[in-house]
Amino acid sequence: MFAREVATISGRPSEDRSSPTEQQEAIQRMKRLIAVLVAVAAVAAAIAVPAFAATKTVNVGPKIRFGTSRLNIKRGDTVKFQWTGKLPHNVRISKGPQRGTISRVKTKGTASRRFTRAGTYTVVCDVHQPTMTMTIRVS
Ligand SMILES: [Cu+2]
Repeated sequence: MFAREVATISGRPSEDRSSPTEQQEAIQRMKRLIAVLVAVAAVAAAIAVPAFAATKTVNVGPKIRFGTSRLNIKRGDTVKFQWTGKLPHNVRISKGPQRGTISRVKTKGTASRRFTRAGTYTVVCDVHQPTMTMTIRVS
């Protein structure tokens, strides 16, 4: 008798009384929820790059070279150029996705540039080219 009751209950599995319209509305709600979650994830990913971004310091000088000839960084990282010694130098990106002057000619201080685009950059000091160049790889 007990077994027959179980069979009767289990023989009518989770009868869904919702109408096809209600089911479509539920699917629409689920789709909207997924769209919101995807949007939230995209915003979080965009914010994550600067959150983990680093700053790397490169010496400018003290003689007619940069402190390193090669530097590998991640997209969103900042390179801080630090003048050392007493010679005048400028810093300019001559090749790469973001070109232009990072600093005019000066003898002391710092100049920073954030690299937001991946690629290979050639950085030069125009005063001491072609000796004073370096390569920055942004991944
Ligand atoms: Cu120089």
